[in-house]
Amino acid sequence: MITEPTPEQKRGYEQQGFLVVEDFLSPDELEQWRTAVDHAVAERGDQRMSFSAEVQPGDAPPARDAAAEAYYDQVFAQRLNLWQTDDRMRELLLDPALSLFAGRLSGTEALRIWHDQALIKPPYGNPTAFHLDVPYWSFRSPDAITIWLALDDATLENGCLYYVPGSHKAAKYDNVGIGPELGALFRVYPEWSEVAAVPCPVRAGGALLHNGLVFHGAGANMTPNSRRAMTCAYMPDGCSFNGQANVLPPAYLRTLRVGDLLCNDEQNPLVYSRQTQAA
Ligand SMILES: O=C(O)CCC(=O)C(=O)O
Ligand SMILES: [Fe+2]
Repeated sequence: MITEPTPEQKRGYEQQGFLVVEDFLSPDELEQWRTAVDHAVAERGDQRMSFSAEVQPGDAPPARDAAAEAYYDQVFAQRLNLWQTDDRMRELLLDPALSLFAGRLSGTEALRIWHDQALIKPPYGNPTAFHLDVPYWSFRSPDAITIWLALDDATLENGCLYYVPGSHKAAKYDNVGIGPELGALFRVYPEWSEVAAVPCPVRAGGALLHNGLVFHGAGANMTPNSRRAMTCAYMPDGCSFNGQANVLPPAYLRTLRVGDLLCNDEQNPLVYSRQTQAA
């Protein structure tokens, strides 16, 4: 595993908001990640979150839009926080070596896991509409960072990611959902609609790193095979709750008030600290 970004990679990430790192994992590590992710995803079945929905007496039934859900299911099979439900995934995600590269690249003091997710674009799957990540989450920060590990070669044909370079510096935390309109985000940010997104194919075992505010999307999968990826999104330590539930389980959510620090080590383990990082 690569743990140390070069000065040039740091400069590129700061300016563009994303970075491609080929051969981030060794061939052995790639095999371990593939096995662990396949196993954890199979165990999870149809459940996206790490907890099953908990309905309180008097709660309104959740609003459902069956057509939108059917479309989204064909963007990717999304299984969140596998580290919370699978021992091997827990070992892989909590390994301090994994977060060293992201911590050093982001320049933050310390990082907590916000959530991991397997993102498996199915054969002939829909494209991933352009979006930002942080507006979905329960905190605001300009320094959140995600590592996206390619478990299969991600190519122009099967739905590799595209990033709009520099857009992380312009983001206003407004967002649109990941729906069928690929470019809906550019109605919110019309001044960015003529900046070409950069396609980022990467071989299996490679990694993409991106700032949580950079505009990004992915192409359709035009092949008969799945495009598997495993990602981990990191929240800088010291962020506070903004009122959005996102992936927080109901029991924890009920204890939170807007403005509270998100520092629960059970939910958001501290995995990187500039002070104590391993050599
Ligand atoms: O894998 C994809 O298609 C989208 C990935 C993404 O949006 C993310 O990792 O934040
Ligand atoms: Fe994203």
